Amino acid sequence: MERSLVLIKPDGVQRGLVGEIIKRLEQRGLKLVAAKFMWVSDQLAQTHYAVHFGKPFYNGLINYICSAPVMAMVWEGQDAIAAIRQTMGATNPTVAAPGTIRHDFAIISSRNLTHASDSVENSEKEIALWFKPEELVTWSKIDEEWLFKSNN
Ligand code: 3AN
Repeated sequence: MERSLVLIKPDGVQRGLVGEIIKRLEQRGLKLVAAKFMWVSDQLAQTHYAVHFGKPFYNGLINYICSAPVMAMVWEGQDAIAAIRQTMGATNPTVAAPGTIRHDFAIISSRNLTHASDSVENSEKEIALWFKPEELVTWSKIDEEWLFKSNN
């Protein structure tokens, strides 16, 4: 099973979309394994977005992620990284497919509501950055067999 860091960024929290975004991940069949509602420190923001350092939108991105609380979560499932990014939609909401969160609730890239890990390697780094190991909850969900069990 893969895991992904998911952030509901300040615009998602301020616009009252926490429940809607969690609902979409739950109904996709993903399992919540960690969650915390928190302010993001400047240091955490800079480490998380280090790959974007020097880009024209970098300073604005750091200010934005620190401007109000975020909902930080870890979600788990088979092919969770691809599935979650599909549910989020493309970075630019006007390119995101209809039915995705970014299409349905956003218009511009700098207010695109969510973050989701883009690879297994990055998910491991991001989860370690945002969560202590003891904050990750190991549990079984009753529908896992119906979601993921192979017929073979
Ligand atoms: P994604 O979140 O879809 O993986 P990244 O990692 O390329 O996209 O970008 C990280 C974040 O940086 C985006 N979620 C968005 O908030 C911001 N961002 C990316 N591209 C732009 C852009 N062209 N203009 C403004 N903000 C951007």
